[in-house]
Amino acid sequence: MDDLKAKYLGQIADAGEENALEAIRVAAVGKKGEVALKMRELGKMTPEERQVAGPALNALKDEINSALSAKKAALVDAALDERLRNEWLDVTLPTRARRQGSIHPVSQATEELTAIFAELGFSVAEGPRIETDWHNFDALNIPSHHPARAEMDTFYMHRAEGDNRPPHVLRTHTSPVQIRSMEKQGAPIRIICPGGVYRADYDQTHTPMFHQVEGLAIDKDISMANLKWVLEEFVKAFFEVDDVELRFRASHFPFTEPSAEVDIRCSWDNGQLKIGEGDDWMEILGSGMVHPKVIAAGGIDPDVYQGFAFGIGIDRLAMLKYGIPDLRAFFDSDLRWLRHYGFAALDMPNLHGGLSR
Ligand code: 2NL
Repeated sequence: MDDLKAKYLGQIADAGEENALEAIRVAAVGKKGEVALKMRELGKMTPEERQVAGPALNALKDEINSALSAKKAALVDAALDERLRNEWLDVTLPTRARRQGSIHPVSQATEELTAIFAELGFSVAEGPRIETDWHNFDALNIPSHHPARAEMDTFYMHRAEGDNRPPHVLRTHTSPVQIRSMEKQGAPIRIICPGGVYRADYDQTHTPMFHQVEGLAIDKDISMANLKWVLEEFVKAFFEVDDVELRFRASHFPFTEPSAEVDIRCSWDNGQLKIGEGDDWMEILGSGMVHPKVIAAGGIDPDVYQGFAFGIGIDRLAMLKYGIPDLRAFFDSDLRWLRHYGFAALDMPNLHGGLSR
């Protein structure tokens, strides 16, 4: 029995792979293995011999089995270590210059407008896409039963029974980022919040995820005149025209008072859009003076501070600027489309070099 033990424990220790281990198991403790054969001999023994040999054989079998499973675990660990050693990838390495990839028009437009607003003194703020309903709605003066909640086609996060965390939603606009920034930074503040937002809506002109940039400027002496100038500077720089005319139309949002929708003068001649000239008007954004309740929700004193805010759809801006006809193609990941409408990866938009070349 000592010979058997030495033989199999030695073989197990030497085994280099799982298949070899299985062969050893069959030969040693399988149904017709050596230990089983020895057990059959128990019948021929005297009761006294059997009383010694039986438990010893069982102990041998147990010992071989646990050596087998320990070795198997060690082999699995070693295999995983080997994979981890071989399958790593340095994602910080530069891409190859073969220009296989391209910058998506939404990313390009975001980079361009970020460069413009940076020049105007706005920094970029980001926040989570899964938001509390308080940051997404209540803080923006949209209480629980406000019709604007129903109109937003909100995606609600599933909550298990008994989960008493606050309800969460996929943000329907980037405004909650501005609430969080006010909470964190206080006043004065000058930020833009670009990013993806979600609404349960899908047709020719709507996708369930789209992109928005909102701007917020709060200080002690901010007026609608500042809003108008900032928006004019932005539109001129973004569409790369020397002059634009903006038209402010009275409107309503729960989070601004007064509120205005902004149109730009344009012309559509045989399907060709020209911005800054012509007899047509095109709506491009919503804006207004931040509602005092919203300033207070951000932890800022509305008796001392006031400010303006605006919201623009980035996807539509990109369609207008780059002449892309179909919104839904934005999110199809069709490589031919991406190659056609995409931008070179290393052309960083900036105002002195020209935004897009
Ligand atoms: C639209 C309307 C708008 C805002 C967004 C905002 C954010 C805060 C406070 C007040 Cl934190 N307002 N954002 C204001 C007016 C309009 O977007 O139609 N966008 C395409």
